[in-house]
Amino acid sequence: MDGSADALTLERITLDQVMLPLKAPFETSYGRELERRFYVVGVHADGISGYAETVATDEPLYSEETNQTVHHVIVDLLAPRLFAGPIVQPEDVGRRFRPFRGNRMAKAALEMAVWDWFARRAGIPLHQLLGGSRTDIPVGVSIGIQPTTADLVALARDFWAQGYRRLKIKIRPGMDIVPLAAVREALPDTPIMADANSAYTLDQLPLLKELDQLDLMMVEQPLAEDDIIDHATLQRAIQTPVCLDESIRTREDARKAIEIAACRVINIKPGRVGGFAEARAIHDIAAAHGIPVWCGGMLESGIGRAGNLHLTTLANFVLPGDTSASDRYFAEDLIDPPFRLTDRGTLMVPTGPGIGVAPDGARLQRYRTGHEEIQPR
Ligand code: OSB
Ligand code: MG
Repeated sequence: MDGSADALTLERITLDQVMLPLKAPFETSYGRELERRFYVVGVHADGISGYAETVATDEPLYSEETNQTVHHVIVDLLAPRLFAGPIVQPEDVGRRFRPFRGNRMAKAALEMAVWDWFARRAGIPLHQLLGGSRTDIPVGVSIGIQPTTADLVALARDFWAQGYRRLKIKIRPGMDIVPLAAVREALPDTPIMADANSAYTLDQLPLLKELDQLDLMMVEQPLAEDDIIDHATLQRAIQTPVCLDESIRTREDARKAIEIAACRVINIKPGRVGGFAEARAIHDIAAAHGIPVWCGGMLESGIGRAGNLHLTTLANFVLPGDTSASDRYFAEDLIDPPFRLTDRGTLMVPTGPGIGVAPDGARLQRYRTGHEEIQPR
């Protein structure tokens, strides 16, 4: 089939810089976030606009990327490549960006906006283009490090009462076994897991072995963000399944981690891995090896949340992820209506064309801190 007549010949890219205040500070082992700063990326052609959002932060604490590097890479390097010729299918975007190393968050935002454009142009929900079929996604919630164990237990009880299907608790050295044990005691039958964001080393193996007493679903990214070897050593030494987040940046990372048994679960974030095509490839490799996956998050607004939900419709997303409702982080989302938790502890996958949501004009105005248009040169 010659798809060139149906190809996307990009006319314009927009970058809306946004600052959304968080309802409460979100603390991880690497820092504390009070607000979310990101770009809403729009790709425009033939009267159709596709949208996605960036997931970098101002400082390179989760990965090397920052809002400034993402801006530079999109404007100076990736946009010219996208304008360079017609895009026949969304998978072309990753191939076109491949000569550039890393910078996956920058690549992902453009790639995901292109997927949205193609699905909207076809008049079908994005998940159909991705090949997923679920419509109702069971979700969990990620709980940041709290000032006291009592605060954590109160919050955990509250989220569990709201109907979330599993609780993820952020840990760091000194705030690990005791708070986790308190939540386990308060909620004996609740699926609980921990996320360390690379805060430990194998020197702390005795402590990490204590996690096995807490009946956790898994421990996420306990060791270095660029490691799989030590994670394999750790997985051999503990019963609790190890889940990798930061360490899995590509399908090749996933293949190697699975090959050496560095993890038994993978957290997939499209923003971390360069977009939906790579996320789907990681999903497929994990599925082929019997490794369950779930969809993580980066405190996204409704734009990113919608994309994550569409991705989660793929069959091997068998564990509840971090795509909580809009009101978990924001008093007001960029989309209207926001995502709400159903009484089944799920979020509904939007049914409209593309990601099925778009930035609300008035809300974008309210939270916008900058606007840029990029045109072909
Ligand atoms: O490690 O999964 C993580 C948030 C920001 C950066 C990294 C992580 C997280 C979360 C929350 O755990 C995910 C979410 O609710 O969007
Ligand atoms: Mg994580």
